[in-house]
Amino acid sequence: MNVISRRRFLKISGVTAGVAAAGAGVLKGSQLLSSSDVMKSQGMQRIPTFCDICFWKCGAIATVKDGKLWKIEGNPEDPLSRGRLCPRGTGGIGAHFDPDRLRAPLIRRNDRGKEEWVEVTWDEALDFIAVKMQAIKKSYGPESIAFFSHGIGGNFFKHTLKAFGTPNISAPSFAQCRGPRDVGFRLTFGEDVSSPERTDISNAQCLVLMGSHLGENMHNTQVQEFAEGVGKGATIIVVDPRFSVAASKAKHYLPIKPGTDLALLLAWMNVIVKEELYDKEYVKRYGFGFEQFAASLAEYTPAWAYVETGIEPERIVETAREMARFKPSTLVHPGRHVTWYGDDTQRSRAIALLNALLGSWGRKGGFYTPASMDVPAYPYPDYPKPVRGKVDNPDHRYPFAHETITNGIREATITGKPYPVKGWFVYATNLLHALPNEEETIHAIQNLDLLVVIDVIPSEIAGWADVVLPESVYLERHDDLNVEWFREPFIGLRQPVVESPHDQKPNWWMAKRLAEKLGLGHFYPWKTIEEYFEQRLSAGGYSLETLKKQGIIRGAKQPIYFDEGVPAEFPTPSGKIEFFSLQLAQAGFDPVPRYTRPPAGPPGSFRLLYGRAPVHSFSRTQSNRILSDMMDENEVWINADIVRRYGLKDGEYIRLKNQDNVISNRIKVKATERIRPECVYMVHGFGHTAKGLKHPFMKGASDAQLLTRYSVDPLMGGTGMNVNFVTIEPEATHG
Ligand SMILES: Nc1nc2c(c(=O)[nH]1)N[C@H]1C(S)=C(S)[C@@H](COP(=O)(O)OP(=O)(O)OC[C@H]3O[C@@H](n4cnc5c(=O)[nH]c(N)nc54)[C@H](O)[C@@H]3O)O[C@H]1N2
Ligand SMILES: Nc1nc2c(c(=O)[nH]1)N[C@H]1C(S)=C(S)[C@@H](COP(=O)(O)OP(=O)(O)OC[C@H]3O[C@@H](n4cnc5c(=O)[nH]c(N)nc54)[C@H](O)[C@@H]3O)O[C@H]1N2
Ligand code: SF4
Ligand SMILES: [Mo]
Repeated sequence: MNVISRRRFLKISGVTAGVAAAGAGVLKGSQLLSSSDVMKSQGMQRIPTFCDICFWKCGAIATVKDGKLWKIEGNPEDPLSRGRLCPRGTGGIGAHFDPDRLRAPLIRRNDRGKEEWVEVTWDEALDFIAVKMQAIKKSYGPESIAFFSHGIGGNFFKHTLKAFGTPNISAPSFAQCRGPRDVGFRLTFGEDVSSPERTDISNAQCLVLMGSHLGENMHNTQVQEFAEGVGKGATIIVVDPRFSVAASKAKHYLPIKPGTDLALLLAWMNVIVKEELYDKEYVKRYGFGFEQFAASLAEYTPAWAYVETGIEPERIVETAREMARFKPSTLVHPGRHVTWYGDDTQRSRAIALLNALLGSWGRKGGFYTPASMDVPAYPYPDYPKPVRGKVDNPDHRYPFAHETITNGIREATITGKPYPVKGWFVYATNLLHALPNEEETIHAIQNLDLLVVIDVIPSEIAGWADVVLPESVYLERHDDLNVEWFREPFIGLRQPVVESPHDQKPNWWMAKRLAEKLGLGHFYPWKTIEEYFEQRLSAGGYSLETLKKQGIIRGAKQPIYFDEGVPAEFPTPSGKIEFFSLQLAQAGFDPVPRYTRPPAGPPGSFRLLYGRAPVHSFSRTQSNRILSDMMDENEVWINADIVRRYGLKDGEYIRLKNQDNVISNRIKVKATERIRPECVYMVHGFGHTAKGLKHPFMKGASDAQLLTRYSVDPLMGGTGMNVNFVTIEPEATHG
C-alpha cells in the first residue's frame, strides 16, 4: 500500500483529529479487566486481547477462572472479529495446554537434525547466540545473518537484527503467499490489496472467487462478510477444480482445469470489451492504454478459452455478462495464497484488470480505501546502514519484488552468492513446511554457522536448530500494538491472560535481552513493554489504561469509497489505472497479460493441489488437542471414478509418490465427485515428522514434502507450487 498516498488521504479526511475520544467508553461497565489486574485475582475474570492462531489478529476476550484459562470468545468491539472467533480461534486455548510444548531453551548436542538437546538457562542460550553472531559479523559482516519470521510477534527480533546491521529480513507471506497479488495490483492500480484485504465483500452484489476457498480458508472477517453477502442474495461465481465449501454457495460453479485461470480471465475480458459492457466512464476517466489492452484481447475468445479451461463458451459469456450487470459492485476477489504456477503476477494482474473494467476499485462492493490510526513508531536511534544490499535478489533479477524473497535468501545461503549467509534466525515460521523443496532448505541449513529457532512447539524447523528458544504462547504475552489498515481505523492490544507454565518467555523479552548482550542496549531505551506502549500511545493521544481495559480503541468511521469523496489516486507511473503497462514492457515483460498453457505432468500422474481446513492453521495447530480432536489427519481427495478404476476404497490408506520419487506418509482416500479427475487435493500442514510432536507425529501426509518442484515467478521471485504431480501407491507395497 502506498503510504504517501494514504497519508495524504488521512490528512484530507482528518482521520487523525479527534479519534482518541471516539474509542472511549466503548465497553461499558467494568466487566473487563486488564491483565495486570487479573493475574492477582480470584474468581471469574474477562480480559481482552487478540488471537494469534493465524495472522488475522481478531480481537478476543479470554475468560480466566481462579487463574486458569477457561475460554476465549470474540470481542464485540473489535471490527475484525465483530464478536466472533473462527473455530481455530475458539480452540486456541489448546495452545496453552499443549503437552508437546517447548519448555526451556535448548542447545544442540549432536548432528543437526537429530533433535538431541541439552536444556540450558536463558543466559547460557543468549550468550551462546551473541558470541556466534559476533563471530559471523567479524568474518562475514552483519548482513550475513538473515531473519525469517511470520506475524506480528517477529517485530522485536526484527528490530534487534536491524540494529545489528542486516537488511535481510523476510517472511513467507510474500514469496510463498500473496506477493504476486500485491505486485499485480501495484502494477495496475499503484497500490496493494494489503492484509486484511480491502475487499468490500459484504456489499458486493456479485462475488467471483478464483480458488479463494472462503469457508475452508477461515479468515474471520472475510468469512463473515461472505455469509452476509450470500444472505443478501449476492450472485456468487466460484472457479475451482474442486467443489469447495464456497462452491456450494455459488450460482455458477466453474470446474476449471487447474492452471488455466488466466485463459478464463482473458476470455471474460474479451467478452466484456467486445460487448461494451465495461464501466466506460470510469475507464475513460482513470484508465491508461485501454486501446492497446483491448486490441491484445481480441484473440482470447470464449471458444479459444474452452479448449484451455474446459469451461463451455456459453458459460463464459453468461458469467461475464452477470459480472457486468452488477458493476461496479462486482468484486473479483484477488485471492491470497496465489503462488500457484509461476505466472501468478500476470494472473493477478488480469484479476486487477477485470476489476478495473468493472469499475470496482474504490467503489462500494468492490475495493475500499482503508484507514489506520496514527500511532507514531517508537523514537529509536537510527539503524546502522548496511554496507551491502539485500542478498535475496541480486541485480534486481526479479524487478518487481518489493519485499524480501525468502527463497532468494535460501539460494544465497546455498551458493554463497552474492555473498555468504552464515546465520539464520527463524521466528514462528516452520520453513520445512512453508518453503517448497525441503532438500534445498536442509542444504542451506548445513551451510550455516548458526541457526536459531524461536517456536512454541518442537516443530520440524526447530529440529534442525543449534539453539531453540521456547516462546510463551500468545495468551501468555504482550506483542506489538496492532495498528492495521482496515475499513475503519483501530488499535488492538495483545496482553497476557495467563502465565507461562514453564520457562517460556515472550519475544520482546528475548529480543531485548539479546540486543543487550550484543552491546545494542541503547536500541531498547524502555525497561518494560508497557513503557514502550505508553510512549507510542501517548504520542498519538491515546490512553494505555483504556486500551488495556477494552482491548480495542476505535477511530471514527471514514469515507472509504470514491463516491463518498475519497480522492481517486493511482500511484502508478502514469497516475492512472494501467491497462497497458510501460513499466512491464520496459522490463521485457508482457505489458498486457498473455496466456501460456501450463506444462502437463507425466502420464498417469495427478496434479497435487492443497489448501486449508477450517479447524487448522498451516502446520502449527496439529498438536493443539482441542483442534486435533476435530480433525486429526488429512485425507487425499481423489475423483470417485479414478478410485474405482484403481480398485481402491473410500477411507483406505494409500501413499503418494511424486515425479521425483518422493513417497509420502500414508494418507486416507476420500473418494469424491467433487474434484476434477486430473488432480488430487489435500489439506496442508499434516504429516509431521518432528519427534517431539508426539501427538501429530506421522498422522496424515505432508504436501510440503511432495513439493520438490516449484516454478519461480519472473516478475517477483515467488514460488509457484501447484506444479507437482503424484501417482497413487497402494499402502500394502510400503506396509
Ligand atoms: N482455516 C484456515 N484458514 C486460513 C489459513 C489456515 O491456515 N487455516 N491460512 C490463511 C492464509 S495465510 C492464506 S494465504 C489463505 C489461503 O487460502 P486461499 O487464498 O483462499 O486459497 P489457496 O490456498 O490459494 O487455494 C486453495 C483453493 O484453490 C483451489 N485451486 C487449486 N488450483 C487451482 C487453480 O489452478 N485454479 C483455481 N481457480 N483454483 C485452484 C483449490 O482446490 C482450493 O480450493 O488462507 C487463510 N485462511
Ligand atoms: N506446502 C505448502 N507450503 C505453503 C503453503 C501451503 O499451503 N502448502 N502455504 C503458504 C502460505 S499461504 C503461507 S502464509 C506460509 C505460512 O507459513 P508459516 O507461517 O511458516 O506456517 P507454519 O508452517 O504453520 O509455521 C508456523 C510456525 O510458528 C510456530 N508458532 C506458532 N505460534 C507461535 C508463537 O506464538 N511464537 C513462536 N515463536 N512460534 C510460533 C509454529 O509452531 C510453527 O512452527 O506457508 C506457505 N507455504
Ligand atoms: S481468523 Fe480465526 S484463527 Fe485467525 S485470528 Fe481470527 S479467530 Fe484467530
Ligand atoms: Mo498465506
